[in-house]
Amino acid sequence: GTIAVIGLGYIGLPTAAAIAARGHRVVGVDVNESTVSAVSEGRVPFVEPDLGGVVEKAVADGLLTATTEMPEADAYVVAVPTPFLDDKSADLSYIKAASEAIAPRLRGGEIVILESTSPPGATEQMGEWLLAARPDLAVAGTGDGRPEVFLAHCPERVLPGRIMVEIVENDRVIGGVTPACAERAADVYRIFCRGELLTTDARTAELCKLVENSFRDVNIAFANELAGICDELGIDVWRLIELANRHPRVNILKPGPGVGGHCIAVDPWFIVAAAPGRSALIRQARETNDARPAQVVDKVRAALPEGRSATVAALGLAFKADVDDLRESPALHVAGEIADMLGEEGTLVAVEPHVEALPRSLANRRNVELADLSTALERADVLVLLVDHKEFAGVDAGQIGGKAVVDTRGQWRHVVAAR
Ligand code: SAJ
Repeated sequence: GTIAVIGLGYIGLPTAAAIAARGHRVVGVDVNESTVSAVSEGRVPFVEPDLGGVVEKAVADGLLTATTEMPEADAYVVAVPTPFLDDKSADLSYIKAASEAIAPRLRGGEIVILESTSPPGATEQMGEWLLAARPDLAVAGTGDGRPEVFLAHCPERVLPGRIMVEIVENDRVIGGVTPACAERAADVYRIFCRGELLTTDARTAELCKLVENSFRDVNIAFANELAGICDELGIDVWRLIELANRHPRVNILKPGPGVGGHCIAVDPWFIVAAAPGRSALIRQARETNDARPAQVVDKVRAALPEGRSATVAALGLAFKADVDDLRESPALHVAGEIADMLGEEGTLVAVEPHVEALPRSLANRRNVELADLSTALERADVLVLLVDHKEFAGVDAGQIGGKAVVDTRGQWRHVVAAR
């Protein structure tokens, strides 16, 4: 039968493409008309390795179509954003809107799967929204004779940059609102997943996803704390971590200018909101990581030449290496703060090989320019390495010369030490 994927972003589109690649008919649904027209033409509106070819072929084969109208389908996969509100609780309004669009299309027997990262209870809430609009239906397994819908949560776990590999290879946690729901959802993932399909209840699956990202956040916070300690003690944190990681049970992550993206910097807050009295460590890790950009700005301030206006190069604006995604990017935040600090006389030259124009938060400032790497290296007094894009790896001691360097990723540590 037909599978509808709602939300054609970083998760929905790869999922739609992966299912269509296995010969199933998929209708992609998005409220954004330009996304729908791009996908309809077989184009991908963002950068993700190997996705383009799969989408192009699926569209050419007539297996993947895109529309703004909710179709009738046998399975609905909801992959819409769940941002956080000012109080750091989850904004479920996109899930509500999707539920209300799906409800009139249901005939009974369909599975509705929530893939969006969600706080505990969101899948049950989605069921309430669906059934409020369709009181003639019941949740499968509740056995009161009405036509049934199946409801499950199956959080995505793919790493941007490796999505097309991980979407197939990763194990999946599938939480059913009832056990029958989990089984029906597993049938959908069996189409394209080679990883194991692990069934549980919806709330456990919801918390599981949040816990995975919090685990990473807490571990990055540990690395970031070490970076601060090493700054104070005059010790090279990269060498320290390299050595500590030679212990068979130690595996410290990398410090950086903060944690970005729309997942790791967001999801831990959903746990804190759900159990505020029991989540001190998770909250502290968030705060530790959120404090990093300001610490980088302080380092840049200390490195500025005295008594004259300065040119600073910000190398990388994306939230991590080798992606074009600038959302929730600490690098972008740091760049903006440096521009403020430099004022009218100074200049910030930003280098981001993955974008053609400055993002809006920088474009409206008169002292910021987008430049290529060699121009930036030539012009700047201070080099701030914010993202370890592979384009920056080949820079040599000659290009860096005697300039002040703030290397937040450790990518140039050998070059800087050798000059
Ligand atoms: N970062 C560091 N140091 C590190 C690792 C990462 O500072 O050692 C920073 C990155 O630069 C970036 C941020 O953390 O700013 C997050 O990057 P990431 O590569 O750790 O993760 P994401 O956000 O791209 O993807 C994560 C993944 N979750 C886990 O690895 C537990 C992915 O599997 C999830 O599917 C994704 O979140 C998601 O969508 O939830």
